[in-house]
Amino acid sequence: MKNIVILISGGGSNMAAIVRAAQARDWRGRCAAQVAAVVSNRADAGGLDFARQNGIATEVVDHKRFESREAFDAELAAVIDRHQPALVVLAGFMRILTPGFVSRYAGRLLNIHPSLLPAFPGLHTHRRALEEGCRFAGATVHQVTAELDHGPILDQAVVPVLPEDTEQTLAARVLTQEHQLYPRAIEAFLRRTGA
Ligand code: NHR
Ligand code: GAR
Repeated sequence: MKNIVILISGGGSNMAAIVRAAQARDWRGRCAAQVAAVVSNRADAGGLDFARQNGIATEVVDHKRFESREAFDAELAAVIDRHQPALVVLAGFMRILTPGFVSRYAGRLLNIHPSLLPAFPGLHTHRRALEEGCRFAGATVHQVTAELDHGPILDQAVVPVLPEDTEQTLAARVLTQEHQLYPRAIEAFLRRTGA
């Protein structure tokens, strides 16, 4: 069985969408894959409750306990590796990862970013898209490399920007699409790579 480990920092709605898709589409039977663990850098991440309620192992590695990014990433990797992942999935995970961490999981580390990359890497994507007068926004699933939000693109979803949009209404429209996009991209990646 190929284990998927999901990293979150907050609400975890993308993680929940992946867990539900794995159940509904029988990833165990059809991709020999399962969500083995959910790891958060915040103990109060709402997504941890959903994971526990669904019988998925949860772990917390609080970045504030570590003196450096390297030390945090070393502990994060040790915790992840207990679950022997074939794939590590960032889903609203908010800590930039060191080159050492990224190379450890090279080729099996994915992220969803709430913009149409290569536009708007980094934070506050929806605010920036509105400021620039974009007519379309969206989300991108990409492989994670050492350079932030620049890894190879796997799939994207597009939404219109409406005249009355605020950061919140645009974020909500994009997030709804993310919930369709991310499970689909992961399933395709599992099939394509045999990860
Ligand atoms: N790490 C690497 N090396 N490469 C990527 O492509 C990564 C990554 C870690 C996270 C997600 C990313 C996003 O989708 C991601 C991609 C956090 C920040 C950030 O600035 C930026 C981009 C992303 C995630 N984080 C601050 C930091 O100092 C903390 C911000 C906070 O805690 O709110 O790490 O957007
Ligand atoms: C999602 O929109 C995701 O793309 C974005 O945060 C939200 C997390 O929602 N990720 C980032 O901004 C990464 N820097 P969720 O916790 O409900 O999945």
